[in-house]
Amino acid sequence: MASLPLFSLETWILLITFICLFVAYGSWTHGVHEKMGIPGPKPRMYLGSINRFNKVYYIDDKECAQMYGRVWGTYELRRPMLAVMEPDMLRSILVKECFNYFTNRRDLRLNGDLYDIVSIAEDDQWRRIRNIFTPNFTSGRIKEMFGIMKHHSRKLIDKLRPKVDNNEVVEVKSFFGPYGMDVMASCSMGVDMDSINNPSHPLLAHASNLFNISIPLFLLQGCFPFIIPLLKLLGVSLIQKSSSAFFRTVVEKVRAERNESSPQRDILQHLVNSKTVDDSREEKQKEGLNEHEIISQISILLMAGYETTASALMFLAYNMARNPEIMKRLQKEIDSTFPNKGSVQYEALMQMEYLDAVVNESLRLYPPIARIDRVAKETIKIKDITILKDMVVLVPVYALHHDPELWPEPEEFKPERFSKENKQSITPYTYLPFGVGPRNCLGMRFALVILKLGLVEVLQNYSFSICEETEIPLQMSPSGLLGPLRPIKLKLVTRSIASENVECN
Ligand SMILES: *[C@@H]1O[C@H](CO)[C@@H](O)[C@H](O)[C@H]1NC(C)=O
Ligand SMILES: *[C@@H]1O[C@H](CO)[C@@H](O)[C@H](O)[C@H]1NC(C)=O
Ligand SMILES: *[C@@H]1O[C@H](CO)[C@@H](O)[C@H](O)[C@H]1NC(C)=O
Ligand SMILES: *[C@@H]1O[C@H](CO)[C@@H](O)[C@H](O)[C@H]1NC(C)=O
Ligand SMILES: CC(=O)N[C@H]1CO[C@H](CO)[C@@H](O)[C@@H]1O
Repeated sequence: MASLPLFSLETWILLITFICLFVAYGSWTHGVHEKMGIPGPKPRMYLGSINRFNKVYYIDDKECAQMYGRVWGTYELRRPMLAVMEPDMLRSILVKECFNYFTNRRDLRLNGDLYDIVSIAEDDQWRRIRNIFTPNFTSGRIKEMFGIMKHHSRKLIDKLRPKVDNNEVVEVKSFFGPYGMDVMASCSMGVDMDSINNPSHPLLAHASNLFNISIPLFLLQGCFPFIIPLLKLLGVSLIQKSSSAFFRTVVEKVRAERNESSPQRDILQHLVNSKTVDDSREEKQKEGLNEHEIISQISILLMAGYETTASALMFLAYNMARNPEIMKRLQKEIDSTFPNKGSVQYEALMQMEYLDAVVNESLRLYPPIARIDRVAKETIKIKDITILKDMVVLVPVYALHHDPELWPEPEEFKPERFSKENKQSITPYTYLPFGVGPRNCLGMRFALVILKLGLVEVLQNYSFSICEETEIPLQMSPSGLLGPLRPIKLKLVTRSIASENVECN
């Protein structure tokens, strides 16, 4: 005790009180699930149950599902979240009660200039933006854009050809990523960015940053949510500001050259046309989008679209390389649909059954968006489970797609799961690569066409193959979207003349 009077008694009391408060605050919220009788990993002070079993968050979800079943409670730092992968509950949350209880996603509130993007907007604002956006992603519109898409898939093939001829190892993302970006830039604002011929295009680097949020900032806002308003005031944003600003500038530049009567038929022009008279304050918000909202939507379409399509294409290529029998069967379907390497047509492409199954199975194994979420507006009871107001409901899509009871041999790549005969036995609401219900992914059809076109054109003339540099099995990245820790590397080989002859005879 002799050393105690290092500080005065008052200082000691203060210090101990502070420590007690610090400890109590860090576990304050951590009894919520226990009180409700919901199982789940035991939270740690401040950290909650983040990465309890695996540092890759979606694999952690999978392990939780194995231990606790299809509903469990988790804590992201101090924030309680209810993980749900029970199909009936998912139907209620994502579809039936979407408008009344689960309209909104979780908003971390530090969104910088992207505060009004469709994926973050809430309630009426969300409904207004979504309604204007939707018609442009319907199949009629996409068909109109198919010619533009083919222009870019052609460039993708041209870019790959020398790599094939020189038998070089290909980092697949650096080809498929720019292809997707160029398609989206053309279709959304009529500009050919040509990033495929310019791999260091700032557009690509900035788009990658969307899901690269600052970890210290994430911890700070999660552990001490009371400082969020202060952070907001200081203009702090989880999404890197330089990147969102870069996209705004790009879109604004294109926008500046347009007016309401421009003859363009792209998505930007559609949003511009929807605009109600500028700044007639009460009227403005009723139906159309304001200037800031327009720029935000196009920016997010490019940013979010880039990483997701790049990820999907990259894993498709990887799955093809690792399953040559399946790839051959797909090439057979391609050759009989477009004989003699004929030009790819939209309707025929959309009707290819095996292609559809292959794409779906790849998105099952590797869904780019490995988790989705909704927030309860009011307390509601679903299937005997009470979900409290403001509770974040987490849908662990990756874990759902790897549930061995729903998907036997879940780690195997088996497109037959989606064949005509087997499709019926898939439990509804267990396959959610694009989410489901009124708040599902807006760009679903658009993305599927980009994926299918790119894959088919490559496979018309080339085959993917694994090489020494290919990592098997893949180590997954712990942060951002679902993706590999290191780039996927494959080789492409020209399809042999011999096998062509066999098929022609
Ligand atoms: C994420 O952003 C940081 C800071 O700008 C950067 O240093 C890092 O390389 C980025 N990571 C990825 C995967 O892009
Ligand atoms: C709108 O754009 C068209 C064509 O670009 C141009 O002819 C017209 O003068 C412009 N109108 C206004 C009001 O700027
Ligand atoms: C593949 O997935 C898409 C979208 O997720 C769906 O519309 C389609 O019906 C699925 N195809 C099969 C064969 O299950
Ligand atoms: C495939 O090869 C044929 C001839 O071998 C060529 O005419 C065609 O343009 C190629 N297609 C693509 C997509 O590269
Ligand atoms: C580019 C494009 O397809 N724009 C269309 C978006 O949707 C509206 C409403 O259906 C059409 O009028 C636009 O032409």
